[in-house]
Amino acid sequence: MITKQCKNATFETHIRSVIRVVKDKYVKRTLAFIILTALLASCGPGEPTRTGTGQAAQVAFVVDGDTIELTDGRRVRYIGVNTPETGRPYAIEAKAFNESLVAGTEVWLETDVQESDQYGRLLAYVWAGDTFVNLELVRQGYANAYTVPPNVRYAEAFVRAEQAAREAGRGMWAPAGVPVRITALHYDGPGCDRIAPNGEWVELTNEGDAPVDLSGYTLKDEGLHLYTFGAVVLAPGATVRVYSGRGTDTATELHWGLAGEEVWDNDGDTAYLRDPAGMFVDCFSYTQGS
Ligand SMILES: [Ca+2]
Ligand SMILES: [Ca+2]
Ligand SMILES: [Ca+2]
Repeated sequence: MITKQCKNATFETHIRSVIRVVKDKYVKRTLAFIILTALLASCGPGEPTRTGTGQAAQVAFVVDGDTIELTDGRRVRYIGVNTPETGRPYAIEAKAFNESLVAGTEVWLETDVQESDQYGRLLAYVWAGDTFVNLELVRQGYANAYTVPPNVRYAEAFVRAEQAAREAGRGMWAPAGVPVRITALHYDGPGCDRIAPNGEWVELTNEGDAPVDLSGYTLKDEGLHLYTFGAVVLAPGATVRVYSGRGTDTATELHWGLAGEEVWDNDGDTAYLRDPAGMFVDCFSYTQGS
């Protein structure tokens, strides 16, 4: 009897433990699901999805990588991204890629805080079917993320996509393999940077063991500021600074030549260095306070 009781007790205990294991598995699975959901939410918004708030429009033609014209005559500038300007390396590729996504199609336009820019262009997130065109341009390396507050709804997604494209060397991020690096950037000089732009500078260093001729190399910000290097040869280990304002160039100090304007936004920006063929050499990103 004792044995039986014990057996029964053991059996009951066994059943209880089985139930507990099943419960635990269920609890664990439920917990895992909750944790995963929480983690996904804490990583910021997931991939953007097309919303019902917007308007359908017919594309008449593609102007460039980030601008289209609609059949009703309105021009649309894509929000949050910037493709190379006409005449610059990768401008033609960016336009062709944009055409492959939207030319002659009906698109879905979603606006953010500001509906139009200073040129009267409609500012929009553009969807071609389920493809988020703005994001796809960045993903494939035809555009860089270009955050202009207050229109920042998908800014994080654009920044992440640019980083991934850069790491994969896609499109305009195909590496040039030049050992010149952006080693420092001083984005906030004394006083107002627009009045005294020479308080801002960016420093390049030749980290290789052969001289690099920088003629035709370009430095660019996230926006439209572009500087093209003249005849400057950077010796191995040497550095050169490019100041935003005007001044006399020397072997170690060059000048962008701006007046009444700054290059490096104090609340965050990125410097891009490219070779004369537009191949990516290096970039330097910062955020406010970094
Ligand atoms: Ca600045
Ligand atoms: Ca300042
Ligand atoms: Ca800037």
